[in-house]
Amino acid sequence: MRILHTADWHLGKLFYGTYLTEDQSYVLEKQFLPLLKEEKIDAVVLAGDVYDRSLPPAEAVELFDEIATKVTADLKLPFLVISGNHDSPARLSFASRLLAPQGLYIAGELARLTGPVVLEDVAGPVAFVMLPYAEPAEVRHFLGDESIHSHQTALTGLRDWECRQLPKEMRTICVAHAFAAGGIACDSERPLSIGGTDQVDSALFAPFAYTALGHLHGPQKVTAETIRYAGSLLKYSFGEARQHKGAVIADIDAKGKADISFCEFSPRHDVRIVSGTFEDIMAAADDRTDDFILARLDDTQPILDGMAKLRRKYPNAMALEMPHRNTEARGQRDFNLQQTTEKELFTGFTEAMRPDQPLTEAEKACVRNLWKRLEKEEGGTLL
Ligand SMILES: [Mn+2]
Repeated sequence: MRILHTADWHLGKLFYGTYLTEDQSYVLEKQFLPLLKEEKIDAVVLAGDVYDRSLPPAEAVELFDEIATKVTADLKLPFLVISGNHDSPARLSFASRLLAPQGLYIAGELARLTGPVVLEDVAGPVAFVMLPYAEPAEVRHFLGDESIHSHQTALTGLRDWECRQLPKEMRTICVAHAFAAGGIACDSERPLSIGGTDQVDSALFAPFAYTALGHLHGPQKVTAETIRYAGSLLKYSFGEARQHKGAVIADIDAKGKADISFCEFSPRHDVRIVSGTFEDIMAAADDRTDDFILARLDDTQPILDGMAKLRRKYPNAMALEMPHRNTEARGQRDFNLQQTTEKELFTGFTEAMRPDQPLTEAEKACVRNLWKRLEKEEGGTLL
């Protein structure tokens, strides 16, 4: 059986104030869907964080509706989805009992878990054990087991409950949304718990032929070739600029041995960090100026209107950092706003912005005229 493992779509994600829905749609429509056909995939697994938040924007819900319909109704592939820590289990589970016979298997709310989904290939049955993200307290309540207080005991309890009726010899695939110890985090995942440990021992996935994980956004294996994070659909922070996003293909043979490969996606806009002096960055040749850009400047002096200038070259520039900025100059801007006149404030501002270059006589004249006009328009007083 040939399984495509993807995770952490975060549909409806806001990136520096910009909705990424069109970029997510591009990768899903132009690359993910064609890949299912080209690679002759038998089943598709989405390991949680379908949406970026529990109440996703309408466009994100429409996109998931579109993709889920194309996978199950058009391509006739079983699509197995669990909720992650960003999803609302109840909302994601809407109509799940009606959808399962159509090939869309959603595991969200614990109370609605129905045991493993069993699919068939020529060698016989393969069971998909779906473990949606849940707080330890929810699992404690669901299983009625007072000893459950950690993610480790919760996930182990849920796994054993889901597997309780599985014949020993059946090939099994686990789908979970968790932080497996040994995995490497980046800066776009939301921690699963504050205080205490949010990690689980990857040994709890040892019984499975393959484990499709969601949560960590960098594609990676954890302790074994067959325990993997597919990574997020797109780069969701500049900390991920060097990662390669995509999907995992796991071929499960008749004996339950998994053969793994990775297919990379090419996004419509890449997420990149450009560095150097402002002048160098603006002058450098670049044929992907539509990418999402963070400019990390070597300059020590402030660049007046830097973001607006940067956007003339990179219309999707998101941020500008100056790690070497002269901090002495910054201290001088510590004005006492209560006891400073507007004119003194303006002079102080220009000195802070251009410490080596005082106002020229022409500039001073221009400013004097502006003050005069302002005072006239404001009736002689400036507030
Ligand atoms: Mn995530």
